[in-house]
Amino acid sequence: MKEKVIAYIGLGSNLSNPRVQVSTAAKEIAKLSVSNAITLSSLYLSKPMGPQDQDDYINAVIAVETSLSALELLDALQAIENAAGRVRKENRWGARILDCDILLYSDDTIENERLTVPHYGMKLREFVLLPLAEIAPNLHLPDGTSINSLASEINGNGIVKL
Ligand code: A4P
Ligand code: MG
Repeated sequence: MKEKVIAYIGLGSNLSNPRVQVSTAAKEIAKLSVSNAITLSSLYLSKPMGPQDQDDYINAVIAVETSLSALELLDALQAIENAAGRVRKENRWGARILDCDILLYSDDTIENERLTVPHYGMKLREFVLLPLAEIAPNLHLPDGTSINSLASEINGNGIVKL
């Protein structure tokens, strides 16, 4: 039997009906779960981080219990992004149909060519911390930092819980 772990995944979209993109991705991610179930946060409407000449984002966070390795999970998430029609462009932080980032994978710290976990930006992003604290208020990062305290201290930057 493979080990089961809990992974937290951040979803973001600001193109091609973002709410539908995020909901569809959630259904696909449930298929990666050992129980076919996920915990999905509320959807959040957030101001774009990065270039401002793009639409607001819909963001959410999902918890999934999976027996995939972290790299297998990344492959599966990239397949879901590609199936949604994601086109990878050069412009950093530009508009996208669907972004699925692995925020946390069990209590692991991972640093390799393809994967940095915890996600490098998560401590600074209200659109990650607020939905994550909603579904996992008692969670801590591998370095011991409390998600709840990060979420309560971050500038909300106009984010709206839908
Ligand atoms: N990669 C490394 N670590 C990870 C990880 N933990 N999870 C690698 C997922 N992927 C990881 O990703 C590029 C490469 O990162 C992957 O091939 C993988 O091997 P990508 O999805 O192709 O590129 P990206 O997402 O455009 O890059 P980046 O810099 O990660 O984008 P960000 O930082 O995710 O920012 N504003 C709002 N309000 N809400 C948003 O969701 N998102 C972005 C994207 C910009 N502004 C936003 C939002
Ligand atoms: Mg990404």
